[in-house]
Amino acid sequence: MSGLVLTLYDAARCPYCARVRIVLAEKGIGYEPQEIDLSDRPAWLYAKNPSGRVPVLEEGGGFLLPESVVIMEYLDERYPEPAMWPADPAERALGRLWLERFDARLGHEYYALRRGEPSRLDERLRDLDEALDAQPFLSGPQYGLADAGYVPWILRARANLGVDLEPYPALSTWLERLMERPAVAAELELTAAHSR
Ligand SMILES: N[C@@H](CCC(=O)N[C@@H](CS)C(=O)NCC(=O)O)C(=O)O
Repeated sequence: MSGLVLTLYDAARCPYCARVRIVLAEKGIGYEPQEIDLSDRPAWLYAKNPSGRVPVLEEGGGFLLPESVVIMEYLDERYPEPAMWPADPAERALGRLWLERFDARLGHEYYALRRGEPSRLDERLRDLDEALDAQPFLSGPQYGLADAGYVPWILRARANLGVDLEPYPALSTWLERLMERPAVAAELELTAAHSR
């Protein structure tokens, strides 16, 4: 295990940061969060990540990593216990596909609704519900990075956009299962505190 100090340039209300916070918590990795005001981002953030976006992970010694999916996978390799990808290569590949296709499978319609534009979020939630009716977690029988990669938006859809999950029973049960995990339950509290 790396003994280097980790800093996470973070924003409590950011779902991409939430992905990373969940993985850090699941693995019990100590880190120093540095909250970024997204409405008044410091100029130095651009030196850490030219896009100025969070999350950014910094490891003592100057190693900088932006992009939530890249950070999640890095942490899973750097801190292998508990593993957050399935051991089976096919399940792992399908889990990666969930993350790769996140925008098409959830993100685009979530953000359309958030902007007050026409949105087919209901269709995306129905698709998720169908997938989770067939298996307990997105990448198969075990909880993992794919679930951590989607749950921040499901929490925010419910808390901030008023989306009712009752019509999606498998998705609701998945959320209940995830909520039993302290790493995810902590995000529920944070989402509630930052709901707008
Ligand atoms: N692809 C990036 C997206 C990160 C992202 O969009 N973060 C938002 C906050 S939730 C941000 O920093 N927005 C500032 C901006 O867009 O300028 C990732 O997965 O980390």
